Amino acid sequence: MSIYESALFTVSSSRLDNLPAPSVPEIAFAGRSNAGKSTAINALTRQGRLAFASKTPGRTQLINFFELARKDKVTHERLPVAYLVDLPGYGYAKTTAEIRSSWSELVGGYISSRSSLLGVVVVMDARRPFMPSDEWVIEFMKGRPTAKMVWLINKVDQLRTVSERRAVIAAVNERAKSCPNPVSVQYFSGLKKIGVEELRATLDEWLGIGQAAPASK
Ligand SMILES: Nc1nc2c(ncn2[C@@H]2O[C@H](COP(=O)(O)OP(=O)(O)OP(=O)(O)O)[C@@H](O)[C@H]2O)c(=O)[nH]1
Ligand SMILES: [Mg+2]
Repeated sequence: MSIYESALFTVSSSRLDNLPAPSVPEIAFAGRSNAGKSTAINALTRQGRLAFASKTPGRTQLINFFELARKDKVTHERLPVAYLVDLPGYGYAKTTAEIRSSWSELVGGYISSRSSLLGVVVVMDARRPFMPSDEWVIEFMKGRPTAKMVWLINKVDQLRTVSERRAVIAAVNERAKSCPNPVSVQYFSGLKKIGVEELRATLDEWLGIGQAAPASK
C-alpha cells in the first residue's frame, strides 16, 4: 500500500486560527471551483469519496485536512507523515467582492503564512487554464519561493483533438517561463485516472519518500 492510500479525513476548518497544529508537511490542492481538486485527491488516494467531489460547484468551502500515515511495525499505531489539504475553490458561480475577499483571506492567508506548507498542486481545467483565481494562487506563491508547485492540467480527457492538446501544452509552457517559482507541469485526468502515478512520483519526491539513502563507505 502506498502512503496516499492511508489518507484519512482529519478535520475541516473555515478559519485560519483553528487549523490543526503544523506538525507534518502539508501538500495543498488549490484551484478554481469545479477544476477537479477533490476528484484529484480521490484518484491519488484511491478512495472514491474521501474528498467530497461534486457536480455542484463550490461545494468545498472549507479547508479539509487528510492525514497520510505509516504504521508502526510493532504497535500498528498510525504515525502521521503528511497532510493533503483540499483548499476551497473560487469563482464558478456568481461571486461578490465579499466572497472574493473571504476566499483570498482564507486561501491567500493559508498559502502565505502556513509554516508547514511543503508545496501546492494547482489544479486547472485544461480547457481554460490560468483563470483569475489560478493566477491569484500563483501570485500568493511568490511569497513562498521555497515551496514547491505543480500545475496539474486536469480533465485532459476533454481535449479531443491533437491541435487542441498542442495549443494547451504551448500555452502552459509559455506561462511557466514567466513564473518566478520553480514549477513542474503535469497532464492529468482525475476522472480517467490519467497521470496519477506521475503525480504520486512528484509528491514522493517532495516528501523524500523512496529516495535511496546516501551510500555509506
Ligand atoms: N471530464 C472530467 N471531469 C472531471 C475530472 N475531474 C473532475 N471532474 C468533474 O468536475 C466536477 C468537479 O469536480 P470536483 O473534484 O468536485 O471539483 P473541485 O475542484 O473540488 O470543486 P470545488 O470543491 O467546488 O472547489 C465533477 O463533476 C467531476 O466529476 C476529469 O479529469 N475529467
Ligand atoms: Mg472540492
